[in-house]
Amino acid sequence: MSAVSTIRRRNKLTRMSYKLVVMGSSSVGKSALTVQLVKNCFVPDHDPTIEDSYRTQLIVDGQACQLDILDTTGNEELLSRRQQFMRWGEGFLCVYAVDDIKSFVDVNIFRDQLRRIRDADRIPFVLVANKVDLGGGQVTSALGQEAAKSYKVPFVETSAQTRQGVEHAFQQLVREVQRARVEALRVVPEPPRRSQSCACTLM
Ligand SMILES: Nc1nc2c(ncn2[C@@H]2O[C@H](COP(=O)(O)OP(=O)(O)OP(=O)(O)O)[C@@H](O)[C@H]2O)c(=O)[nH]1
Ligand SMILES: [Mg+2]
Repeated sequence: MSAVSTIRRRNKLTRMSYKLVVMGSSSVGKSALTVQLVKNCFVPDHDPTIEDSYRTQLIVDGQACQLDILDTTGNEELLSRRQQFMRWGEGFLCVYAVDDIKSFVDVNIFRDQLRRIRDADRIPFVLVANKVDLGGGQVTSALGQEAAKSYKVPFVETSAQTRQGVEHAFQQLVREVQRARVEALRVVPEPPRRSQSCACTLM
């Protein structure tokens, strides 16, 4: 493949739409984050989600990207839905709330389940610590950073209430998906090239 066609193919891949999943325990602010990104407002009430989908545009590194976002349930009893969205998504925003230590512990469960279902180690994933506007929660910033480092994923602190970090979290996830797409291109085997020294056969 020539350098130009590789660049063209790479540009096409990074311009396509992105299937992103917002997941995490109940009440961590998955819907509030999604609605803040898409509609620019904060939802103060907790209305447990079964599943909601949104389509929006986001500028990432100067490029307009179309995001198809699935806001998922935190209800532990809806396990079969979890499996479905884990198969559907390309990138995963895994959210915990800084005032809820259990939601932080649950991140491990979501990650393990995702890796099992996708049968892969490297899946586009961003760890999000939400509700930082509440200040000094149960889960310190250092704990979140440590977890993200051990997973080798980006870490973003957000507040769906003040909009702090909200766009950044989704932009980071788009970048992770773009990186994975480029990686996937690299592992596509090149077609076998005929050696010039044996272009013809002497009879
Ligand atoms: N202070 C503060 N409250 C937040 C923030 N994000 C969400 N909340 C509140 O936390 C509650 C739960 O938020 P949701 O967005 O409904 O939580 P969820 O994760 O979607 O919950 P499920 O759909 O049940 O899984 C709501 O009352 C929100 O207003 C935040 O960043 N700061
Ligand atoms: Mg919700």
